[in-house]
Amino acid sequence: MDAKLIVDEVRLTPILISDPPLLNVQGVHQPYTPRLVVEVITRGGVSGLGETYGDGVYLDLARPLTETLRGRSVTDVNDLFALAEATDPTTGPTTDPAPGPTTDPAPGPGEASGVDAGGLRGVRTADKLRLSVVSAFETACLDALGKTLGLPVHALLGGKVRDTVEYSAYLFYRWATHPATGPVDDWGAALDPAGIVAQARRFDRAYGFRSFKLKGGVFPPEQEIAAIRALAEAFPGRPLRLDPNGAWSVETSLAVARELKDVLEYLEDPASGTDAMAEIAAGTEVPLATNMCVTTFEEVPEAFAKGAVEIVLCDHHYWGGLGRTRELAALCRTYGVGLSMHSNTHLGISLAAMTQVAATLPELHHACDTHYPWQSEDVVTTRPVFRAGRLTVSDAPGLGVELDRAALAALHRRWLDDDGSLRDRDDAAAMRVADPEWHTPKVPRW
Ligand code: GKR
Ligand code: MG
Repeated sequence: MDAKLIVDEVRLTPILISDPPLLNVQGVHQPYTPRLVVEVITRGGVSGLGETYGDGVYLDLARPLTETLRGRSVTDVNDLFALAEATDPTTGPTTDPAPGPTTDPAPGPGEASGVDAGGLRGVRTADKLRLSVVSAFETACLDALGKTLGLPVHALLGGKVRDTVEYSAYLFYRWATHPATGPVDDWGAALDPAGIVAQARRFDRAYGFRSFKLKGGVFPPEQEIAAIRALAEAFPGRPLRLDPNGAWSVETSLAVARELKDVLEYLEDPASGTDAMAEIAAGTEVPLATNMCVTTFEEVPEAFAKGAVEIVLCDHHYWGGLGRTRELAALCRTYGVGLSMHSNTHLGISLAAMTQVAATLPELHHACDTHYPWQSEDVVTTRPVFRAGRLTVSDAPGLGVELDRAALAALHRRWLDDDGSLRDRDDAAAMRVADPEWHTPKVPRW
């Protein structure tokens, strides 16, 4: 093995990034969201970058994995899964490598139901947490490998099939300011159809996005139907999506689908659970998409057999990296299920990884989600620029981004200075700052 490719050092930097008061079914985004930056430094002196969720549960898994990576090659990304399992302090080494359901770790803050509090990605399991950590290590290894070989990450994944990747505008109901910390941006409030249309117009002007996704599950469905109708009127013929994160019953979902069938590109996770989704799918022509009922390979057979979803939103963080995202795409292709891409709060390292893998997926026929325009801070030296709603796929070595060390240090300082209350994302707790009576609503809420 080429000595230049051997991992010499792995650095983990937890950070807190500024986030606007975006509303969802759980509550509201905290003023700061935790992320983790992973740097893999090779003996050749090359540094590879990865980014993932930064809550304590992820850090607890990342730290022991860091130790085992030293001395291995950045080419050995397939090994990361077994290494992560063997070093997982919540499950420990296992003698049975067969895939299967794993025990949930103890619920974190705001997770009485066992549902992921910050991710809104179905039930939280030890496997999902581990894969989200592996994804950042895999990306960092591929970035280091690409930089060493002078090749973009997409070349390491088999090559790009497009030169630009399309993204959609991610519309949120939101307040103008966080109740405790004040304004973070000049977007103002959006709490009704007019506010949502104004937000969409700004996304259209500033970034040229063609598709619009509205995060729903915040207001009663009639109000969210009105917002989608207002968008359809303001932007005739443009792809529109609505995602209440599983907040509705089957009946409500079918009623919403009936109301909006002429304007929706897809309805995302209208209800919670594969059976509910299958029942809705059987009763509507509107395609159903998900990043909640199909989030692991184990969930695929049942959901596909029941026809519960027409489109799966891939996310390299969930699925264990860029290679596994391509495996998911192959499965979707095999079963005639469409592919889109999910996003949560993220920075430029994740955006670069999303763009590199999206460039290699021929069957990606929907614009990808991204939270990125909501992020005013970053740890990369150059912010990517959306033109006509698209990002150009970088052909520079690796992911094509460089770390801004001063920015990283400042955001890490914020994490160090935090009293611990914001280090685990908890949208319900953030909501209680404004409404002390708030509890994550039981679903179906409507
Ligand atoms: O950030 O509020 C949010 C989103 O609701 C996010 O948590 C979800 O994971 O965007 C996501 C989704 O599509 O469900
Ligand atoms: Mg979703």
